[in-house]
Amino acid sequence: MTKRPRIVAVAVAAGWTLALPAFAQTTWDMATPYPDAEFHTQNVRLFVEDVAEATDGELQITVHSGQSLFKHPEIKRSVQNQLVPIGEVLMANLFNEDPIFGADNIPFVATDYDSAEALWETQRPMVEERLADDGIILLYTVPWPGQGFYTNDEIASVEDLNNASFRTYNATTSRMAELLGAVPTTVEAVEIPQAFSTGVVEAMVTSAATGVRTKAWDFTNHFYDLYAWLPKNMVIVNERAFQALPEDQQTAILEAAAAAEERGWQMSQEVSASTVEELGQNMTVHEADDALRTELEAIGQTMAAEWAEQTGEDGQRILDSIN
Ligand code: PCA
Repeated sequence: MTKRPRIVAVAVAAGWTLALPAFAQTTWDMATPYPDAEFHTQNVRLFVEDVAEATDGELQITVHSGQSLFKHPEIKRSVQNQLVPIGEVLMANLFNEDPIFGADNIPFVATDYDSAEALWETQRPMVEERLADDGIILLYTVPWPGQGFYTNDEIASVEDLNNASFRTYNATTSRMAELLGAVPTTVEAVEIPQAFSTGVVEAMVTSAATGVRTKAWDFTNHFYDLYAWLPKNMVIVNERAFQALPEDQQTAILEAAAAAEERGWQMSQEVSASTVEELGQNMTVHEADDALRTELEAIGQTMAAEWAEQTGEDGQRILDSIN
């Protein structure tokens, strides 16, 4: 008789234990290349907050920003090999795997948000297909603001960059530097200030956003607001890791990703305007004059022709989508 209530108590406790797995928490790590101060990273943090909220905290994603988990060149492969389930990379950095990834990195092909969007619409299924071959799902993509040059001295023509040690961030930007007659050195965004302070580079290509984040006025004097191209970051997930999640969590990720893509394109445009203004308060901002622009556009045409040759019909379809 005295034992009865005890058995009931045990049964209740067992019931609780059995119910636990339904509330179990999954924690994912996420590898990103850029520091917290960049709007891309801020957008990533909003994305993971949305996922946590939509899953009632059952799926928590811990963001490791600024290459703190994996170096930028290792992030895609780490996602592919499931060393980390989710990550962010600059899409064009995968150019060496397939030049289609580099469509948004060719100078003077897509130079505003509308043409960047048109380019992306055509490029997207091609990128998704190539990532799928590697067991990766594309979640969302957000462009950087337009790319320009930072220099110490004023430049009147491409000749003024002859032999300059020029900071680039991937194969395509290095090819451009070569065509400029400069000497390319690839430096990750997190290492820019150090590369200048140690004299490794004396000029660079990047956006106004990254210029402000690195306080480019501490080590250069002139910004050429060329808006030459808008390279995109992409957030990718390992397909098996994704499929292993309960369906409602998969839906939560996809919905948060769609929201992050829309928010990110807007953030990019806002940051573009505000950072050019901030640069203007701290250094000289130039629109390239016609002579310089003509020279640079010729380099863009050379690169577009090289790229079209490498990418064949797919590449031509992307180029045609902008004109
Ligand atoms: N910032 C990143 C990529 C493009 C940009 O605007 C960088 O400079 O590395």
